[in-house]
Amino acid sequence: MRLTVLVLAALLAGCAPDSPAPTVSAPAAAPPAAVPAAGGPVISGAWVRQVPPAARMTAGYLRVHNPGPAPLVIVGAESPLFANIEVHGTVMSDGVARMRHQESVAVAPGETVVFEPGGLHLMLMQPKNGIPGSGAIDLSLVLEDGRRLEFSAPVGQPAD
Ligand SMILES: [Cu+2]
Repeated sequence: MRLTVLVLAALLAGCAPDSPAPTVSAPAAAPPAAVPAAGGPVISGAWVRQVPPAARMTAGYLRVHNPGPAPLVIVGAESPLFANIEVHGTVMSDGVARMRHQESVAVAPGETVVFEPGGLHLMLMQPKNGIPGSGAIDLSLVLEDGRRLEFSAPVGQPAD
């Protein structure tokens, strides 16, 4: 029994992840199997505008960077807290800024698209249980290829 325990301990020690691998006799490294795609989309600077408790909707802002070789096409957004979210653009019409639903927003390779006050934004509508006045809201962008980019957007006011 004692011998078995000792052998087992030796085997386990040999399997320690930090044990140095022999460099001379090691087989050639196999191609990495499931490495996440390098250069995936990067979301930064996300936030959701703080609104009074009675408000029925608010807006979300963020930057989306596409370091990949193919265009990134955003076709919508989702949140567990809102029944309906649309991508809106802002257009000037007769001197008045009006929001317009955007079917899609493309981020070209190497480009960054900015959702910001006075421009593109996520229109967060039909809150299921009111709009949080603080904390953060879980959101995801829905891409044309069916992928979802999840992110969390703190509730607050513009920095400036
Ligand atoms: Cu809007």
